[in-house]
Amino acid sequence: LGNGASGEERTLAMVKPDGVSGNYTDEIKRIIVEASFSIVNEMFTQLDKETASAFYEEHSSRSFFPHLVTYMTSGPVLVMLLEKRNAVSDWRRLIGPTDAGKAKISHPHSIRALCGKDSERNCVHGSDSTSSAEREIKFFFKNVVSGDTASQHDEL
Ligand code: RTP
Ligand code: MG
Repeated sequence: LGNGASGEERTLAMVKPDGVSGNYTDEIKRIIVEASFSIVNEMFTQLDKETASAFYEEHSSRSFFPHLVTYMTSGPVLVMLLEKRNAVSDWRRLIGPTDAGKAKISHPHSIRALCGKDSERNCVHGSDSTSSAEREIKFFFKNVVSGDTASQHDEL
């Protein structure tokens, strides 16, 4: 799942609820295509508490976790499976640092500088490693290899 044919790599990207409600989806997709990523699959979905908690399980003991779950369930998200060479690190570089307030200063051309607000509302997600990417792609999509795609969670 992590690697497609011809040495390309896959990663999971998401436009978070603030990005969708702020109408940044089209601009973010334009940036993605301009940066030579292929959008292999995409899905609009509304995360419920259980799904958002499971997705961010690694942060479950952090003090910000309940707030993060509330944020991620506050509206629909756009989940995308992206593919290109070095997709994981290239997508992380494109979105910029976690704290969107800092991103506006240190990485003004990043996506989080464009549409994020602060250390929580940072408008986009990106897998942080190839192993995370593999887990997260399986979390949202199945049968991605054949192109016969289906979502594991209910679509809107
Ligand atoms: P993401 O997983 O969403 O791509 O973000 P990230 O790797 O840059 O940051 P991570 O440490 O994985 O944190 C996940 C998300 O939790 C929220 N957060 N809030 N209030 C806070 O201090 C705080 N810290 C993190 C953010 O929405 C962050 O993207
Ligand atoms: Mg993360």
